[in-house]
Amino acid sequence: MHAAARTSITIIGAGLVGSLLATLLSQRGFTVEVFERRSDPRERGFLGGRSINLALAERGLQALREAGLAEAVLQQAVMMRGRMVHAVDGSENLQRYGLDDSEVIRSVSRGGLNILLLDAAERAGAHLHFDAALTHADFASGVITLVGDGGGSRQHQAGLLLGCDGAGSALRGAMLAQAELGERIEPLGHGYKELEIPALPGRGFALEPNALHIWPRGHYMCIALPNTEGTFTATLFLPSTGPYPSLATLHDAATARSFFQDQFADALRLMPTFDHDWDAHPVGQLATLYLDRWYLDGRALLLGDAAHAIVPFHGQGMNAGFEDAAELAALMAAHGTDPAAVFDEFERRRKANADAIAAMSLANYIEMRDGVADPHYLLKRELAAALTERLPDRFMSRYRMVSFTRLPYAYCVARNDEQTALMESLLAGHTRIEEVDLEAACARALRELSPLPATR
Ligand code: FAD
Ligand code: 8RB
Repeated sequence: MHAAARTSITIIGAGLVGSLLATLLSQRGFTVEVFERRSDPRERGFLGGRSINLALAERGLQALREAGLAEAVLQQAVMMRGRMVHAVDGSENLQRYGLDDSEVIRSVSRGGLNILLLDAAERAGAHLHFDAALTHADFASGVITLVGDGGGSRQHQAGLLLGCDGAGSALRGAMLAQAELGERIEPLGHGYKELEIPALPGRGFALEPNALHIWPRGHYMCIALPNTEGTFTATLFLPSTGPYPSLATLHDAATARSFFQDQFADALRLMPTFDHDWDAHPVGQLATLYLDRWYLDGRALLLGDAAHAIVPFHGQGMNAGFEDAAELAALMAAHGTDPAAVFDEFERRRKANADAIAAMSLANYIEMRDGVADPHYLLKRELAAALTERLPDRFMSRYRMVSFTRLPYAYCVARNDEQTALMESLLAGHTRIEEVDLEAACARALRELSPLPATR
């Protein structure tokens, strides 16, 4: 019999990864049940609520293409060509992410995307159950316990358990009670606060719409991503504790306002509900989650944030989770009769890549918030641009590899290290790009760097 027909799958969590995975597996013929702690967002409606957006890049987009959903998602997205850097004096400067408009990231609404994915999962035949929080899993019998909003609990005979229940995963908790997974959580020591930039009456977007805005300030920063309705969702990232300024020292809206007046005056002018937002929105904490193992023999597997939650600074959490979902669906379609082998292969393929994007995400915080653009960094950027233009098959920035290709994240790290080492060697003793012999630099790059794999 066909693997899909007799394998029944139980997904925990109908967030971004769970709902996409439910779609992909249902489309491949598997019987899929999904249990989600929250109520159905399509009933209460996300509209009117707070808009929170995310950056979608090539990896996430490719997974959506595989589900036949890319076009529908792109219709709800705002393209972001680059980073708009806002200096303390109020001046702005756009740094493009890619070579042209084929290399852009997109801002999408989390609520809108989740609703689109839930609809797609149901269309594909998945059975969705809301108000059903996993609280217990008996891996020997396969019976799971789910608790509803009102506190009532029920049991369900689960199939293969796939944990897509996010960074605080309850399935991971149940698995940890059974097996050593090597869990390690590393707090960043920085938190965040979300703030709103509304549309200007009659004029729409208050800032350039097609950019990801950054106010870099050294040890902290603000960012803003556009929403289709003309608003921006802004986020302040700041140390959690420590001397002024930290989230601990900005203990009320008035203190926070005077800090913004000092550091982000131009942004503050665009935030008429600043005091309300500051008081109403909780502080979020940031951490990286590492596990040595993601599965329990052939019974349960973790993916997405449940397996590898990362800090947000490369905008890749969802993208990595979508890549997980596409990879797992492909493995299940090919070898679904042997789940233990599928889970093992999934972990083998994804683990080093999860570690790599975790590391690159931490590194990109430093890069984003470092406003006092260091002259050596700028010089390296200039050389990188010159080499990219002359040798596009030898030189690609880390940002472009991560955001605009599907080269494995671990490859992006290794390749970036090689390119950086070469550039450092070429720049040794120089302070201006004119001093570098580009002809000789290209000759060395051709000799020392292998051709990049084809990416389109
Ligand atoms: P989630 O989306 O968190 O979904 C988990 C689901 O499981 C939820 O629906 C939850 O209700 C449910 N659940 C939890 N516990 C249980 C339980 N016990 N039983 C049943 N269900 C349960 N990533 C990007 O790629 N680009 C970005 O720009 C970006 N921006 C972000 C902005 C913010 C403010 C945040 C917080 C994250 C951002 N991320 C971004 C990261 C991204 O949101 C996550 O990586 C992604 O949502 C992970 O998907 P997931 O399905 O694994 O987890
Ligand atoms: N989680 C992003 C980038 C890289 C931008 C660049 C960075 C907000 C929480 Cl901080 C951040 C990026 O290098 O120029 N691309 O996409 C998304 C980011 O933050 C998201 C919106 C975010 N994630 C908790 C808040």
